[in-house]
Amino acid sequence: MRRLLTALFSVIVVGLMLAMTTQVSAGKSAMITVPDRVGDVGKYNVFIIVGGNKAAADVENSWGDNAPPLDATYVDMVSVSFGIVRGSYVFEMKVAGDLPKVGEPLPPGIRTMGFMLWIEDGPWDPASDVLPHTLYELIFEFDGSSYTAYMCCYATGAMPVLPSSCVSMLDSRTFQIQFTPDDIGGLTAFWWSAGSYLAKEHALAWPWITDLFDLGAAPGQVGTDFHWPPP
Ligand SMILES: [Ca+2]
Repeated sequence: MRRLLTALFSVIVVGLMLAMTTQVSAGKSAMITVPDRVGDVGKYNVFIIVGGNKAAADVENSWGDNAPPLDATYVDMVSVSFGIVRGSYVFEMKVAGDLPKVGEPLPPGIRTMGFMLWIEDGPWDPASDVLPHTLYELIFEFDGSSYTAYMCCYATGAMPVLPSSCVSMLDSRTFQIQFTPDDIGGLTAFWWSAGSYLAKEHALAWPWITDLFDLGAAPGQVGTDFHWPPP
């Protein structure tokens, strides 16, 4: 049995190593990809165990009867890639369902949906009361009529919209956003994590976090976060 478990563990480790690929080209380009389980929208919201309060069973009580349905598969993260390519940071996400098109209705009670990239000064352990400081938050939001990418600076409260040229829809379930080090105050080393949300208003007001990184998803992960550059 021990030998079988060891072999199985080896397969898992190799699988994780393959899943989290690091590609370094001749320049300073490097990307890492973090896999995320499918079918976990709203089911494993680690926000509910902040401070070790694992007794909390409801994903978000304040939503009450207006809780959005859990079949919005376009907020189910499948994989997230992050890195730097030719001097620009790249944030890419693949989701389980087709991203809503302009004019397509969102779930009842929902005004916006979207995705977030957190840039922080430390990793976050959901079972700890200690929270890192979010330095910047990239929000990619759909309000039914358009997709918009914002870069929120927590120090100043500024929320500049990134040029539309920074956003690429690679296919119906994959988007990519590029931004420069200048967009995040010249930061070259930080911790990062990603998630998705449905919101009554927008990402910074009444968001319902629908998916976050699986804990232990890939090598190098500390809590929910990864360090950039990778160790
Ligand atoms: Ca997922």
